[in-house]
Amino acid sequence: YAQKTDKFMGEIVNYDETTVPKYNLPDLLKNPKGERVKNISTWEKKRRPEILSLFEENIYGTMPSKFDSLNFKITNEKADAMDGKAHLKEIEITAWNKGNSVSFPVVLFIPNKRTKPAPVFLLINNRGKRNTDPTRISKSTFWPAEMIIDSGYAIAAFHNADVAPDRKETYQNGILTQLFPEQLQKDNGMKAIGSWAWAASRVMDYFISDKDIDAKKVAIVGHSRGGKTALWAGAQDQRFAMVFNSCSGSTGASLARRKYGETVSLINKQFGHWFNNNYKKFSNNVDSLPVDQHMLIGLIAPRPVYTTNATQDRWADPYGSFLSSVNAKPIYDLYRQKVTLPKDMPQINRPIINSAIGYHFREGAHDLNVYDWTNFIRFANFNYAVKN
Ligand code: GTR
Repeated sequence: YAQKTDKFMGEIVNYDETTVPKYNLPDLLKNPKGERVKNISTWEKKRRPEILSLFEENIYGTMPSKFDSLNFKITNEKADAMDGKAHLKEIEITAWNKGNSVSFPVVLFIPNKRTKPAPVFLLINNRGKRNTDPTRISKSTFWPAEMIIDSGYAIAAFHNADVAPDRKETYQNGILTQLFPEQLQKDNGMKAIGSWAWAASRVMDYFISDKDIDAKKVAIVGHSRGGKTALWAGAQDQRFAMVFNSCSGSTGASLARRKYGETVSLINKQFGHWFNNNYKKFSNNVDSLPVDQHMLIGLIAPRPVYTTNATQDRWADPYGSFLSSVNAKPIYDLYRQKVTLPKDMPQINRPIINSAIGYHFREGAHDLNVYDWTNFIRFANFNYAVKN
């Protein structure tokens, strides 16, 4: 386990903290002219949009802001699902653009025991539809729906591959070819992760139309590649009230410049279809990236964001994710949001909950499980209560 290097796809993978290179992180609060952002207004009007477009241009691709129309159809409904505890709605979302359309299904359970519209957790499901079985014949710790319902939240999910297949040969065969073919022509055009994030925003559009849901309390959740997507969706679409990313690793919460575990070069080689073409230019040149991943967390401010890592998942660089969180703090300070992250890496299984930036380093494997969800609920309870 203490092995300090590994080899993968012809590259040495570093797992040695002592050989992490020295690096300088781009400053969240300084514009390219070196001027310091001193207030929320300059952040929101100037610096934030500037950073957002740097992420679009160099990593995730441009996000199309327009399309012709959207339609929601309830394809199945059961008011007494889960032995009467929840109301099940299966929704088919259809988006149209220039005469073409794409449809994708969403599963939603809403607690019946409530006095007002329910806050909701929306999972970007990247691990197969069995995890989000609406019949509940098949249950999964990846999406423990009963547990979420018992805690008073609604829970929803869509499957990423329904809007863009997760394969380098076929990722185009979804919203890209159908709705936004121009994205495929450009070096800064979005690919799979951009497409999945776009779909998350369409589910957000749906929530706004459902009176049983409190659209001001929609948390977006994702694991690994889904976690990268959750962060990007939350950065892009400020209607998401909270962001939860589980083991999101490279090009998620982890700092690129540390070159620990999965690097920009390796992720581009293995998963080039997730990011735009421009990102490939940084494979062997991460220090010239105009951003690093702490800035992605900064874009979510002042909204609460929670990151997890697992002890057996060095590939995702746990310490690098923790450092991203710590380095995003200046923006939360600007908004006077309380961040109680310690200076050093938290101990295993000691979640930081009472904070606008939360974090835990859990025992175990690269996964999203009941321990993670338990702490997501605690974090949401704390932060929604703080706001009220
Ligand atoms: C890995 C990939 C990671 C992560 C993971 C997953 O193979 O290298 O970046 O996204 O897949 O999604 O489970």
